[in-house]
Amino acid sequence: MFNPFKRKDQTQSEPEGRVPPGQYVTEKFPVLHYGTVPQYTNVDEQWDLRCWGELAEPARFSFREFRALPTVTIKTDIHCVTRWSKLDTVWEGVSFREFLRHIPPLKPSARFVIAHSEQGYTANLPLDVLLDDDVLLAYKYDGQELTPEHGYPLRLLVPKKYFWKSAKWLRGLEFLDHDRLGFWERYGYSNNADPWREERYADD
Ligand SMILES: Nc1nc2c(c(=O)[nH]1)N[C@H]1C(S)=C(S)[C@@H](COP(=O)(O)O)O[C@H]1N2
Ligand SMILES: [Mo]
Repeated sequence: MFNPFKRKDQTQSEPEGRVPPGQYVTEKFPVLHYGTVPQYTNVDEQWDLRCWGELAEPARFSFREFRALPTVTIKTDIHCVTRWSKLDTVWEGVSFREFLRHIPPLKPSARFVIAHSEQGYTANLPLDVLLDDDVLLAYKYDGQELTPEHGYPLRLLVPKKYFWKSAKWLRGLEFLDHDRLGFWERYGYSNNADPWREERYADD
């Protein structure tokens, strides 16, 4: 099918099968978000990560506590709905699945998760999507601490979904027994957000 967004010169530099439909590869690392960049001068005092909802009891991690959890490093591709993709990005953090071992047990009713960020930004995901090996609570990019504009001190990373689901400046994880739309999802973006099926908008 003719795709007006795919330019010929970009097609040639794209490794086959790595770039979802309607996306182009960039070497840059664009910064994209709604609102302003939160500035932390002392994360030990100004930041924590809270979990609540469908789990045995709520949990809270200070920065120090979170950084004591076991980490992994992964290399993956990321895809923004504004059509840039970046290949072979390297992230370090705590895998979501590992994180679940360090919080009180989820209730069997827990099926959906809302990532809560600074300034009210939210992103919703089914729990089973977050259980993939490549889903991280990430705090390093390319071997370095996340920069403020890319989500310091912690962001979600869900490479298999459009990048708006990868909430920066993460502060909370809410476990739910039903789905509830996040920030962009409420504005008409796709709830499923699979770049390979080009699910950009709710009616795609
Ligand atoms: N808290 C928060 N996280 C966010 C956003 C946002 O507006 N606020 N934007 C999302 C979107 S649309 C994209 S493409 C990525 C961009 O991440 P980057 O700036 O590190 O490239 O962050 C996502 N996470
Ligand atoms: Mo995005």
